[in-house]
Amino acid sequence: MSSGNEKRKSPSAARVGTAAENDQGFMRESLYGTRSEPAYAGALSYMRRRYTRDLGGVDIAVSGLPSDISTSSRPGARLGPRGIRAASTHLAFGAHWPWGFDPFDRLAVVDMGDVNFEPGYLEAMLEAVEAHADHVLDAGARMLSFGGDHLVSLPLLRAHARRHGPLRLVHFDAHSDTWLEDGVLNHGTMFLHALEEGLIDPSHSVQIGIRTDNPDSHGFEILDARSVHAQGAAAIAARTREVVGDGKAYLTFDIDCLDPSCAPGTGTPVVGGLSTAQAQQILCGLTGIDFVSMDIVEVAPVYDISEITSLAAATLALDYLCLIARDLAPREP
Ligand SMILES: [Mn+2]
Repeated sequence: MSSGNEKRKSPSAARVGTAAENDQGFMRESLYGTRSEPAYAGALSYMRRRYTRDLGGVDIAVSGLPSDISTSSRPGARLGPRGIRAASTHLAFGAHWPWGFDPFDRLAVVDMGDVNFEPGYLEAMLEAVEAHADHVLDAGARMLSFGGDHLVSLPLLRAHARRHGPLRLVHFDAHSDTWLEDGVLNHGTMFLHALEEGLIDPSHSVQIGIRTDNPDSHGFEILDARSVHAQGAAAIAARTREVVGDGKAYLTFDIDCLDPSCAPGTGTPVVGGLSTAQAQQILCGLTGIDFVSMDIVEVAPVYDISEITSLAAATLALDYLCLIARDLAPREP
């Protein structure tokens, strides 16, 4: 952000200064800091981070996973990464409320672009995403991944569990995604597969915002949508911290956890969900949980209105980065 002194320069000088800072997605020299550029212009990396595959010195790598071939209802989540990047231009101006700091002063975050795979080949997509995750994790970075439909969480969990053992899952969703469907692998069954593969420790995992029927909880603590509305965000965050405890945790956020009034741009909307504000307050309350990575999935911009779904996803991802950066010291750019 410009300092107060810079703002008092002549209008022409200010315009020249702004123009020189466009396209931080490939023009930025440091991985740290935020320099504002017009929200309507510039390279659409997430939060104007550098677009690169170079993971040297990187804390968190953003990846797009544009696959929606396992969607059971309306497709379109393959456009999610693009939508989230575009909406993030409305947020890339420095300190993020209510945290009071810019997470990019503390964390080196880059945008690696989108993982490539041939559309229509589910197994090939799973292998490509897992190989990509292996590459990022081998470099010592953590991940912030944008779906895609929710199946992309399975290869991500496979790569993370290989390093960390069974993960404690914090799962925001309208759906439990543990349906028994005779072994079918899709965006409504992958957490059952993850349980069977030993990727998740259900006894330390929570599902928040659930409001669809499933006869078997599979050992997850379910904090359903009604309990969020009845108990409030602070109580839900406290219970989540209590259940998850101290082990390595993975955060997965299906945007349909939000009510369709807050997130219409998704494939399988369900009424009665969380407001964006409720979800933010819960997420911001998850201090102390040892999150290794996050994904945010099922954003389908073709059903969106005024970018509200993409903006919610971009903001929740930013809140996650602030949660991770909270106890870190600012770095010199
Ligand atoms: Mn869902």
